[in-house]
Parts: sequence; C-alpha cells; structure tokens
Amino acid sequence: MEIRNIAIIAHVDHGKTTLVDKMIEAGNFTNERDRPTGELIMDNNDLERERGITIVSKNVSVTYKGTKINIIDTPGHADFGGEVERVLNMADGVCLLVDAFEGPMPQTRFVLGKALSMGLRPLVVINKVDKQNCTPDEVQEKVFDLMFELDATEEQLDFPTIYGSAKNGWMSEDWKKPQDNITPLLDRILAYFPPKTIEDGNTQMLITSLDFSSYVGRIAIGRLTRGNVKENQPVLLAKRDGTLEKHRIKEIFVFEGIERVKVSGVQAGDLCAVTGLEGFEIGDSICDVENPDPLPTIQLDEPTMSMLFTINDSPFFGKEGKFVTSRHIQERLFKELEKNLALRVIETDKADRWMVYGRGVLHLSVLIETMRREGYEIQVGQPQVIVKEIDGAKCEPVEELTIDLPEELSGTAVEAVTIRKGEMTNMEPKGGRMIIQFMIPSRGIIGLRSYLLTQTAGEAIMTHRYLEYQPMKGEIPGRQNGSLISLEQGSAIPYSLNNLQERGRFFIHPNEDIYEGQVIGENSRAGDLCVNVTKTKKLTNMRASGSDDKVRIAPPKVFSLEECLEYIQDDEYVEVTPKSFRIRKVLLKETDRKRSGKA
Ligand SMILES: Nc1nc2c(ncn2[C@@H]2O[C@H](COP(=O)(O)OP(=O)(O)OP(=O)(O)O)[C@@H](O)[C@H]2O)c(=O)[nH]1
Ligand SMILES: [Mg+2]
Repeated sequence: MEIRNIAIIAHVDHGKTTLVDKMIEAGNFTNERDRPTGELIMDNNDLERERGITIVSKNVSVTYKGTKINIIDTPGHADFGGEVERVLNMADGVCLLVDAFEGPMPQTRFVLGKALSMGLRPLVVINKVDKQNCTPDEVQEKVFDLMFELDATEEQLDFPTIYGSAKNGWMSEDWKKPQDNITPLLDRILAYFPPKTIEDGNTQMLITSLDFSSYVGRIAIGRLTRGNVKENQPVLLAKRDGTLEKHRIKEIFVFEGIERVKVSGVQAGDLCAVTGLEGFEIGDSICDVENPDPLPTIQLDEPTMSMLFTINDSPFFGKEGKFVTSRHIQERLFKELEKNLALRVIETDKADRWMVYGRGVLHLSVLIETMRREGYEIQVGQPQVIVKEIDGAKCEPVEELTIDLPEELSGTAVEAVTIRKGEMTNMEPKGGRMIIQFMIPSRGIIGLRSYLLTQTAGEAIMTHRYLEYQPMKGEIPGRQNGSLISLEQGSAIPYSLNNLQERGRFFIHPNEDIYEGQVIGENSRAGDLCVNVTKTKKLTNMRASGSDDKVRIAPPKVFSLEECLEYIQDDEYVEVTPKSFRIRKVLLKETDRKRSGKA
C-alpha cells in the first residue's frame, strides 16, 4: 500500500485537532464499528479535554482510496514547540492550518519556518471560513508573503490552498463553494505529496518520539526510512554521542485509525512504534547490525524556566492527598522524565526539595496539575527564568509577544509591557482591534496575562513564544499589592471577613479552614498585612440583632493553578493538593519573616 506521512501544524487553536477528527471519520474502515465519532477525539487525556488544547503530539492514520495516510497531530502552544520540531522528522509533508480570521500568528511562523527549513512541502488549509468577517483571500496572501520571507524554495512557494471549516466538516478548493465533506483535502493530499520511493537496504530509523508504558518501558516511535524491521530482529542502536549498542527489537506496532496495531514487521516508509530497546533516547538511530548507518541526530530543547518543588509541609499536610512523602514525589518526578523530554529534575542538598526545569509556566503547570489529579500533594515556588552567561554577559530568555485587543485599550497593553521591559516591534489595526507585537524578557510575561485580562474585562488575547537569550534587561517591578496573611489557624468567620473587606480582596470563602501564614487575600496597598479573621467577635448585641445575615461579602477571587504560579512572590509557595490550591508564605510565622527580612 502507498503511504503518505503528513504533519498538521498551526498556531494554537487554529483547528488542527478538529480537522484530524474529521479526517479519521472520512477514512475507510474495514469494520464500520471502528469508525470513531465525537469531538476532539485525539485530545484524549483529561487535561487536554478540559483545556481544549493539545499537549502531546499524536500519530493516527486513515486509509483513503487505497492509500494509508499517517497523520501527526501536533500541539500549537509555544511551550510545546520543541515537540513539533521533533515530530516533523517523521513527516514527508505538512498541512499548515491558518485561521481565516486571525491569519498567520507567531507560532504559524515558527512551525512553518521549521518545516520549510527541513525541506518539507506545505499544503495550506485556510480554516474557519465560517467565521464572521473573516478574510480568506487576504489570509492566503499573507501566508504566501510569510513563506517568501522565510526563504521558501520555488517548489515550496508553489503550494496549493484548500479552504473550509473543520468544525462544520467541509473543505473545498473555493471557500465560496462550501461542500458537505472534507474529501477535497484528502484528494489534494494524495495528488500533491508524491508517494515516497521506498528504499531497500539496511534498516535505518531515527527515533523522533517516545511513549512509556509501565509494562514494556520506553517505546520508540519514528519513521522507518530504509529497509525493514521485524519482531525479534537484532539491531544496533546508534546513540546521540556516537556509541553503538546491541539490542533486540521485541514488538512492533503501526498506527491504524486511532489504534496501535501489533504487526510482525514493517516496510520502509511507514511510521511505527517498537519495544525492547532499553535506555534509548530521542535522536538515537536504529540500525542494521552489520552495516550501521545512523541518521543525523536531533537537537533537543533546553529548559528556560525553573521551579522549586517541595513536599507539602503546611499545617494541612496529608489531609487531602494520597502521596505526600519525599519518596513518593521523588519517584514520580523521575518517572516523568521517561517521557517528558523538555523536563529536567535536579535533586537539591535537601531530600524533600527538587529544582524542576521546563519550557515555560504552562509546561510545568501541566505536570503539577497531572500530579495533583493522581493524588499528590506538593508545594511549588515562584517560577524563575534560567539566566545564562554568554560571552561574559548575564543573559536571560526573551520572547516574542503578540497582544490582540480592542483598539481603544491598546495604550493599556503598551504601558503594561513597557513597564516590564518589553519593546513594541509592530502595531497593526484589524477590524476594530489592534494586534501589537513586542519583544519582552520571559520574566516580564509572568503575571502579565491576568493583569491584562482584568484591565481589559477579558478582551485581551495574548500569545508568546521563546525567541533567544539576550543580555539582562534590568529590574522588573513585581506585584504592586501586598498579601493579606492569616495570623491564626481556624475557620474564617464571615463577620471578620466582612469587617476587613475594605482592606483588600479575599481568596477564601467564608468558613473555609485556614492556617497561620496562609495568604488569604490581596492587600489593597503595597506591603504584606497580617490579619485575624478566625476570631469570633463577642459583640453579642450585634449578633443578636441578626447582623450576620446581612453580611454581604464580595465573592472570593478563585485562582487557577497557572494564575497562582504567576501571582506568587519569591517568599511564597503554592500549596497544591488534589482538592485545593492555597498560597502561603514560605515562613509561616510573622516573627520568622521579620527576622529573615532583617537578616
Ligand atoms: N468557527 C470555527 N471554529 C473552529 C473550526 N475548527 C475548529 N474550531 C474551534 O476552534 C477551537 C480550537 O480547535 P482545536 O481543533 O482544538 O485547535 P488546535 O489547533 O488543535 O489547538 P491546539 O492543539 O491547542 O493548538 C475549538 O473550539 C474548535 O471547535 C472552524 O472551522 N470554525
Ligand atoms: Mg490540538
């Protein structure tokens, strides 16, 4: 059977996973029962479903008109850009999706740039043409300009464009002529991407992706570029560092629909997953035993951000989680390294704390959230960017930032970014909105999203991606307001919360259990303020008059995990348990905090 290996790439939310769903649905199934239906079938882990984003790339396939199309769905969020770059090594071509309203965005540029430089031919899909006020033709021109700017070859510039609405289940050569299915896209894929000529010869496969199962260990995934592999075949593993190791392939799987199917052997050209190779890494090659001929290895992403992880040592330790000891957490973190490639974990001189390094707040928060759901309790410190010394100068990661907001609010965005040492690089009006581009230190981005959302009543859309290391930009002011800190352990009395309302905004509900040193709200002024909200006032006459019923307390501000991480200061932790996020001072006692402040 002929094979096409196609990666679907785009900026976040431009509709990759929705399109892949429809492609699978449109395929031929030997058994009709196997045809999957539903929305975002591919975003199959809990976190992906809840957030509606793809976190890890996935391999699936469809059989269409007798050809097997392997499809690689990739994540669009910039924190996972390294993953996209890696899996492009499995592709013979890419489908670049672009939102017909938004047009090319920063991550479009990044993933397209990578694909072009790897010599892959692009097929452009202008998606979401059902959106009001969208401009498919202009967007198509912008994509062309972008390719030109990115030094596409003549052949690459000669790309076909398909228009449609993945959500409504159609693709067409002409956006003004909607269809009722997506076969025009599948037909184009078959016609445009030539079938790979299959190379005979010695086994050669670059490991570009991996999976992990507690039964079989690491599973190597990649495209078999030459020869074939069979069950129980002895092979040489050519490591990144040039050494050769003897191994034996155990089992082989290929991708069929959304399943992995065990097979006895695979021919060159197909994608497969193999077990039995112990201790391999991404970028290693599987080679013939007699004539090893490894492929060039792959560059891996370096982490740009770190966070301190500790065991939960708050007074509420162990109340809500199952796994709370340092042994549990250590094991879990090291297990994560089996498949989370951009992650690093470094043990510190204390057994109950680790430095965890990743690609950004989202990358790290996905890990924290996953652990929480599995029953872990942990505490994490303020995210810190990784500073490097380059040519004798202290350097920090700098990112490209795009903010899209109503025109009249653009001043707010420019001001907020400038304070955080960002520089505006471009500004473009678009249908009553303004698209503003900046370069800004990663440090400055922490906390910016929630600030802008409040300032713009939820209107600002912000995306950013890592650009490069640049010399340190100087001090960036932290949060203006201090914290409201509980002085006592107990239950938060509504009456006391009510009395303190003008002091700030609370993060806790009335009658919630709190402890000494917990951050229970934001001070309306600078500086921390200790408050006691656990005492019941002995004002019997007031209570008797039924004043508690009249207490009107503003609803608390409830943070998501990412908001907590972006909110805390360097003397605070987020306490994460299966049931709660709490913000606390690292030092719970006021006297200890005062002493350390003087020291
Ligand atoms: N109006 C409209 N919405 C669409 C269309 N295609 C997808 N969407 C919506 O866009 C949102 C994002 O779609 P996804 O398929 O998750 O996008 P994605 O590119 O996979 O996102 P990431 O994997 O996070 O990068 C969802 O709410 C979809 O329902 C379309 O053709 N028209
Ligand atoms: Mg997706």
